[in-house]
Amino acid sequence: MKKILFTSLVLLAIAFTVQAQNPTTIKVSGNCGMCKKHIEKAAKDAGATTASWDKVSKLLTVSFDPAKTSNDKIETSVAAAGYDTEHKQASEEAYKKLDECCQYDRKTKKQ
Ligand SMILES: [Cu+2]
Repeated sequence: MKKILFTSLVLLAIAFTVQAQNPTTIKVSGNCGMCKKHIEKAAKDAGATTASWDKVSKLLTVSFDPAKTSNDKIETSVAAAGYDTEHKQASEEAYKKLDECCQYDRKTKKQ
C-alpha cells in the first residue's frame, strides 16, 4: 500500500515538472521579423516542437519534449544563431554575422 502511494506521488511530481516546462518563455534579444524567423528556426533546430518569438515583448515561447531537448539546448542554439538569451550570450562573431538591421542593442557591448 505504501509503495502504491509513493509511486503515485512520484508520478504526480513528474507530471507537474513536465507541465511546468511546457510551454516555457525565454527572453531573447532581437529587432525585427527576420530575427523572429531566425530565432524560431534555431529553437526548432534544437528540438522545440513549437517556437514563437514576439518582437515587442522579446519573449520566445517554446514547447518541447523534455526527453529530447531542454531549455539549455534551445538557448544554446539561439545564441549560436547570434541572439542573446536570458542565460546564454551569443559570441561576438555570431552577432556580427547578423544583418545590420538585426544587430540589436546589446547591454554588454564588448569593446
Ligand atoms: Cu532582425
